[in-house]
Amino acid sequence: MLKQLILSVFIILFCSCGGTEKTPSNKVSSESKSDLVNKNKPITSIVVRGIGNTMAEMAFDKKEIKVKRGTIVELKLINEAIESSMVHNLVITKKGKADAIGMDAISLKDQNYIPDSPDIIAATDLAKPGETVILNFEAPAPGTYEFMCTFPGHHQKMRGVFIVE
Ligand SMILES: [Cu+2]
Repeated sequence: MLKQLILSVFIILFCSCGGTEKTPSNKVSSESKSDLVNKNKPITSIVVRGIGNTMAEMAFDKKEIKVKRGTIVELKLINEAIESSMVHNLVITKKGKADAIGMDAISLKDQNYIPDSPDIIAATDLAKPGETVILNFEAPAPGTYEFMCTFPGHHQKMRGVFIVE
């Protein structure tokens, strides 16, 4: 009985030590990222900037994004605009679906302009001017996809090709 008690205390102490070592204080990852990283997949880091301050100038600084199959994509969207109307996101869709998703999105302010659609692979939050948003997701099957901003009026100008190789 006493031995069991001592053993229990030992196990509790041992476990709490181990737990402390596994969570260093400098860890800044979000919980969802940790979950993905725990799958031990390599990470593809992508940075895309939203540039321009008018409907005529606005653009993504990339027309093409390439990622490796079987990786976790860490997508960082940096909105470099200063004009308040320049709110952006980055939505990845199946090939040929960007126009339809972009049109559906226009009226969906309550959903941050993200339609409920199986044709959407991944979507960031909205980034206001000066903001950066980060999204982690598993690379979909190898192939060609599209990406765009679904903020109303932006999808035809702010778009490109997302390729999984
Ligand atoms: Cu936009």
